[in-house]
Amino acid sequence: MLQYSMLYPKQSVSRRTVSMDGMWKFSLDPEGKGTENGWTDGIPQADLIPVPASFQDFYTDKDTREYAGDLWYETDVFVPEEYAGKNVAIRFGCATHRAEVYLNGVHVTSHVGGFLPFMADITNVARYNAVNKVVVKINNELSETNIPCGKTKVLSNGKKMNSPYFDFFNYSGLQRPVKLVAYPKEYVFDLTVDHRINGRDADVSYSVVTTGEHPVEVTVYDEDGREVAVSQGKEGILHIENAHLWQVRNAYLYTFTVRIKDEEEVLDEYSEEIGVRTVEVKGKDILINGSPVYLKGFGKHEDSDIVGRGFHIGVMKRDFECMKWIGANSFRTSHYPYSDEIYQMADREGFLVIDEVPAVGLFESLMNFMEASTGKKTAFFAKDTIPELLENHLHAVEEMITRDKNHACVIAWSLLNEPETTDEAAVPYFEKVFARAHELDVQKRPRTFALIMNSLPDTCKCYHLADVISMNRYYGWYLMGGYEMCDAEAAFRAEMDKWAGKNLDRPFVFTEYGADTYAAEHKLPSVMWSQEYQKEYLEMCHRVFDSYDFIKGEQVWNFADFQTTEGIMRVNGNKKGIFTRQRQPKDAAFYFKERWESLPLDH
Ligand code: GCB
Repeated sequence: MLQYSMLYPKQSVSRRTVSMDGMWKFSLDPEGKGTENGWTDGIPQADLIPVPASFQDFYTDKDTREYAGDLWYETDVFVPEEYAGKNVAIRFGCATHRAEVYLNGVHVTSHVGGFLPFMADITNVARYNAVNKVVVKINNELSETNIPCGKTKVLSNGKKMNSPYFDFFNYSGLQRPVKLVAYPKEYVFDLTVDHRINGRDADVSYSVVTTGEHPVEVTVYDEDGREVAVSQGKEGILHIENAHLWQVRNAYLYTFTVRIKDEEEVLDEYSEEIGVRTVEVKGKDILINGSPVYLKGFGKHEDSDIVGRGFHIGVMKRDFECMKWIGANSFRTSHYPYSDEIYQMADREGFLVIDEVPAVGLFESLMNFMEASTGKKTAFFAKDTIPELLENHLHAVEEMITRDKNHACVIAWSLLNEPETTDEAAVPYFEKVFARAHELDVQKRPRTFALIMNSLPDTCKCYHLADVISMNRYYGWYLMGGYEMCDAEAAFRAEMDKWAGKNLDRPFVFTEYGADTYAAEHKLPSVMWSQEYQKEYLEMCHRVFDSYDFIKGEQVWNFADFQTTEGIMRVNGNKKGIFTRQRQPKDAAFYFKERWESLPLDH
C-alpha cells in the first residue's frame, strides 16, 4: 500500500485545501551543488516562474530550454493556527521526474516518477500561524532505470543533454497544481468501488480504508442531492434503485460521501463524484453496461504553447469542446497519466479513457517509431537496468490505479507504449506488470499495451497478455508512403489477415495511426505532409479498419500537434495533429467529424 492517500484534495466539514499555485522562486543548478551550498534552506538569486507549468518554454535562451539536471523551486506558505492538531501536507500534482521536498530546511519527502501525485507530510515540521519555506529540488534527467526511458549525455562543452527514447519533449518541473491540505488525524485514506447492474438497479460494493477504528458510513446522493443509498461499515454494498447509469457521452455522477463518525460527531468527511457503470471485454467486444462500444478518438498529450506540459484549465476545456464537436468518445492518456482534473472532466463529459502509465521508451532508440519497422533489436529487457526499472514501473502502476480506479471514464489500463516485444526476455517483465495491474484493480478492467510496428502476429512474444490488443500502425507513413499507398494498404491488410487467422477472439483497437501534416500545406495531387495526403492516408486506414469485425476502436495520432525534441524527423514538433497546437482544425478534422458522427456506437 502507498504511504500517502491518493484521494484528490477536497474541502469538507473536516478538510481544508488551499491552492499554492502562483509565482515561485526558481533556479537551475547545473553544477549540482545546491544541496551542498545550503539551498535546501532557500535558493539564492532566484528568478520567478509560474506553477503549474513546465519551465522550458518561458525563456528565450537555448541552454535553459534544453537544461538537464537539478532545478529548484521555492515558495512561502502560511499554515494557519486552526490546522494545529490536524494532519497537514503539501500535495503535488506531479514533479517531473524526481523530487526532494524540504520545509523550513528539513527534508520531508522524496518521490520518483514525474506524472503522478504525492504528498509531503509537514504536520510535525510546520510552524503554525506562521510563514513556512517550501523548497523543492527536482531532477529531470532521463535514464534506463526510470520511466519514461532515455539517457542523459554530456556534450563537448560540458553541458548535459537529455536524449529521450520517446517522441515528446522532456518537459519538466512542477507541472500540475500544488495544494496545502489539512485533514483530521483519523481520516479517510482510500475508497474503492465496484459496480454490478441488476436489472434496473445497481449494487455498488465499496471498501474504505481509514486510519482509525471509528465507524464508517457511506451515503450516495443523486445529482439533485437526494439520498439514494446508505451503508454502515468499512465494507459493504450500496443498493441504488432505478440506477441512473453513467453512459458513453451521457454521463451521470452520483456523489459518494464517506463519513467517519463518533456517535453523531463527524470526524472526517470525504466526497467523490462517481459514475455507476460496468466495463467488460467479452469475445471481440468492449462492453460498457453490457452494450458494445466502438472507440472513436485520439491519442493525446498534455502539451500546449508557453506552459508546455503544465496543466492549464483553459486548454483542458478547449480540448474537450474540440473532442465533442468532432464526435469523439474516447482518448488514451498517451504516454503518462494526466492531471487529476482531466479525469474529472472526462467523467463529467462521458468520455472513455485508456489510462497509460509512463512506460514509454522501453526500446532503445531515438526514433523507435521508424527503427522498429527496420527490424532493429536492442535487447532492452535483457539489460541489467531491468530490475530497478521494473520496480519503478510497478510503483507507477500502483500509484496510477490507486489514483484513478474510481473514475467511471477509465475503462482500460495501458501498461506500456511500444516496448520491444520481439525478445523472450520481455515476457517475465510483462507478466509481472500485467499481474500487478490485475491484482490492484477490483474492477478488473481490461489491460493492454500499445504494440509497435515490429510487434507482429509472428514476432510479438507478449500480446497474449493483453485483454485488448492495441495497435500503433503507420503503413502509408513510415512505411510505403506517398504514391506507394496501394502497397501500404496491401501490407496492412496482410498483417491484419494474419491476426485474423489467429482467431484470438479479442477486441483490437488502433491506438495510433497518423500522418504528419503541415496546417498551411495544400497540394493537388497530394504529397506527403499536405492536408490532402493526411485525408487520403486516413481514408486508407479506415477502409482497412472497416474490413475486420474484431477492430473495436480507432484513436488517431494525435489530437493536436505537439512539441518533440528537435531533429530531422520533426519540423518544430510532431505534426500529426488533427488539430493544430493552438487547437484549430486541420482539414482532416472535418473528415473525422463526418465519419464519427455517422458511425453507430457499436460500429
Ligand atoms: C509512435 C509513438 C508516438 C510517436 C508516434 C509518431 O509510435 O508511440 O509517441 O509520436 O509514433 O508520430 O511517430
